[in-house]
Amino acid sequence: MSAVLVRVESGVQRITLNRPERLNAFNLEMHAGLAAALEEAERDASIRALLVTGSGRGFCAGADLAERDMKPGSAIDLGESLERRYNPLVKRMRALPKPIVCAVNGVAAGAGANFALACDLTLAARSASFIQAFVKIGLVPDCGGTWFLPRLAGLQRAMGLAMTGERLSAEEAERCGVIWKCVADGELLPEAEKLALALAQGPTRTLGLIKKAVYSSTGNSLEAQLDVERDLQREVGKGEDYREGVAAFREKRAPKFTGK
Ligand code: LHQ
Repeated sequence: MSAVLVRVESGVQRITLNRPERLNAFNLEMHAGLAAALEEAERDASIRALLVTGSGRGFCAGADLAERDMKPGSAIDLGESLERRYNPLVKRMRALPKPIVCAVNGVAAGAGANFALACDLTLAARSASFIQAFVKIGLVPDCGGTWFLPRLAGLQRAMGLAMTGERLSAEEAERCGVIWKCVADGELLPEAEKLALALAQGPTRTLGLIKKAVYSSTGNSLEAQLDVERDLQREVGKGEDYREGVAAFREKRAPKFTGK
């Protein structure tokens, strides 16, 4: 079985992490599968939203610790692994001008937790949880964790989660703004699918620019961000979806966005 399952339906590319016996821990094959899926999403205009989830009882337990060579004297360069695989993955997800919904179906630990936070809208099942497990094996959070957590949850909570490796429940993650929504276990996939489908039928170009605007705000002053909004609004204001949106409003009907 492939480490990553990919299927496209109704404009939604569904990516399922598929190493359930290892709680979907990342290995080389999984990285290759994710890179291929993102490449397809970048290239294929018929894909207008992505949905990421995990198979089995876990979402993703981070880097595969079983496959690592820990023999004394072995030259391990974890930085290289980040440079070659994890960092490009996160950068690519953030740069993709299409929404990425994440359905966290179970435990998300280490790089698995931060991979979930690298998505644009993260939903989690009530029984799911997030663990910055790195410290327990003597590592610092990676995969964007030290950037996402302070911004989502504040410095103190980010520090506490990173330094203790304490488990954050899905309910608490929703309460403190780390994720979009916590839903009943049985509702996770239906809710995530509904959201991804609605986004896939949305004004795709605009959604891509909303993503760009919101993420660029984190490094901008209000003045600079107002300029970003002016420029992006100028661009979408010339688009077909804006015309369709206004026409649909006036005609009291649902808009039919083409994504252009
Ligand atoms: C696993 C794993 C796993 C392999 C569970 N690997 N098998 C690091 C270095 C380099 C560059 C890039 O970045 C990173 C980033 C990182 O992600 S470092 C952090 C790596 N992840 C962890 O430290 C988490 C390790 N896992 C756990 O702490 C637990 O498994 C959690 C809390 C996730 C789940 O606990 P349980 O629900 O009690 O499940 P379990 O521990 O029994 O795991 C089930 C199976 O999955 C088990 O295999 P087995 O054959 O005994 O049934 C585990 O060995 C395997 N597994 N995580 N990361």
